[in-house]
Amino acid sequence: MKRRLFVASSLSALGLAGCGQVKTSLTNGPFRNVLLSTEKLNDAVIGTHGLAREYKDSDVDRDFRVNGLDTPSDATYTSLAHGDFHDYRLVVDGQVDRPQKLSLAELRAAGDRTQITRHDCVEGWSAIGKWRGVPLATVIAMAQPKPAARYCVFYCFDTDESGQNYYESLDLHQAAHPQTVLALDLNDKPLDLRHGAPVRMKIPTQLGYKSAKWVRRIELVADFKPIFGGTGGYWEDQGYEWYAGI
Ligand SMILES: Nc1nc2c(c(=O)[nH]1)N[C@H]1C(S)=C(S)[C@@H](COP(=O)(O)O)O[C@H]1N2
Ligand SMILES: [Mo]
Repeated sequence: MKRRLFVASSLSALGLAGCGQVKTSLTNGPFRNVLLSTEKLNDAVIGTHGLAREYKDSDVDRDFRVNGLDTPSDATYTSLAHGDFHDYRLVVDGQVDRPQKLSLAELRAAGDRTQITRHDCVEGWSAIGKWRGVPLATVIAMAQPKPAARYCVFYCFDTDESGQNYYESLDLHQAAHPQTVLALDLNDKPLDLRHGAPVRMKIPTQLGYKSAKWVRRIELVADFKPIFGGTGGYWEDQGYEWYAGI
């Protein structure tokens, strides 16, 4: 947590928000160098292949903070939410042999992993939640990636004030980590709207911004450079590290 607090205090010292709505670009200036160097150090010390710690039921924070962009307001999302996401389909496509369109029932039937893990936001707060869902590896395997596939990109329903969609990505090695899940439940209840209903990523080995909420599509790609700002994620396009290991 020392690093988290340090990052948070550098953010506030420079008058920058963390990962709420931000108007200042992080692409230039001393802040970016501080952030990049601390993340590199962390990588080297902790490594990338371990399991994130799992906690007990009694450790769960019943009030899990909400953070980031607002709950999606676009027409498609709103009408899906009104129908209790009965018509929601998770699209898995791109460099795959068998593109998928999975209902929530199909996702629930595909796999079942529960993990009580800590979410660490770059702003310096953490919360422990009980997440239940499907390992991402299971869903990717259903789509049968072609040899060219190297990354999966998560496209979300929400947009910022300029209309840019939130998105994120992982390489297929990170995607295969047993704790990388498509979460459907938080603390024994279906995800509520603000925490990313009906499906979000939960990646406890990396910082909170990697765990994309409101996922509508997963695309397998050879390279993410052609997508949006080209750095693999909404916050990455504003200067954050693509690999955000804890
Ligand atoms: N689609 C989407 N996913 C997102 C965000 C967002 O703004 N939009 N914010 C990220 C950040 S910075 C954090 S800390 C977590 C917050 O998750 P929570 O609201 O469930 O606490 O979601 C992450 N995933
Ligand atoms: Mo965050």
